[in-house]
Amino acid sequence: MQLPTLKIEIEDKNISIPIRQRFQTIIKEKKSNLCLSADLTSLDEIIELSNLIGKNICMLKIHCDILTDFSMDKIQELKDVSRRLNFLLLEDRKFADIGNTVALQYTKGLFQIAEWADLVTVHVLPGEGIVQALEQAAQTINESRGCLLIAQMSSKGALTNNEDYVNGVIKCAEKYSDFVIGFISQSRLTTSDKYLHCTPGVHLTNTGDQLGQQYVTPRQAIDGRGADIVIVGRAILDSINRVKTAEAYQQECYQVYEELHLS
Ligand code: BMP
Repeated sequence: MQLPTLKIEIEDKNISIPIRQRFQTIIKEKKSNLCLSADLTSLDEIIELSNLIGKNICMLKIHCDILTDFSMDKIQELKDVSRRLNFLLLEDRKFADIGNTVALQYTKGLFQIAEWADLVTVHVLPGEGIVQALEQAAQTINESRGCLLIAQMSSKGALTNNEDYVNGVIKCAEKYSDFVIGFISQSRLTTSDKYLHCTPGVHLTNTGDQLGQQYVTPRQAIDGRGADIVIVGRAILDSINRVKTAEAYQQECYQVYEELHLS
């Protein structure tokens, strides 16, 4: 007699929760609105670091195209760490092409970004078709996915920082509000708390670098510029003790956030 085949479904408890809700829960549960920008060229090093700092962050941002040792096995390992230590993975791909091309860049090639990145960053420069294409492509994945629209940049002379452009970005977010969960921004763009405002260009001691990056402090980013999430890279990566520095940024960022939003 032939036995019926048993269909075993391995449930990831996170799969069914919409990404927006998951993000908000992580921030509150972990008391962290800190995103580490892990701009390192070794995925092994990122995995090692995220094992140490994962408890302090709500999100880890990477640039997969700077990695010299990328493989799907390793990125799966990073994804496992992110699930275990409860933070989101953001691929800062800054998509900026026509819909058909970005759908391929998102799902195919060496990186297969849609397979592992909870969130991606997107320029709206080519028009809203870019977001439509990514949202459609994300529907082929068995987990909740989302994106952050780049509304304003931290770098000196950024052409994104004019009112018409930003208004276009906000309109696009409203049209695709299931998939767009927030912005990369330098100011508060909407009163709706549906959108998480994520602000890079943050450093407690430096005011900029030699290549146009401009920094503000966590307090200026959150209080002055309306950030929900603070994105910090070299301030942590270049410090003598990355773990201690990440803890200090987590505390400072969440304290200011709590004063403003939760008191
Ligand atoms: P750092 O804190 O080391 O300056 O790094 C900032 C990170 O945020 C970089 O990965 C950069 O690509 C990203 N970023 C930024 O600095 N400004 C922006 O406007 C948008 C970004 O994604």
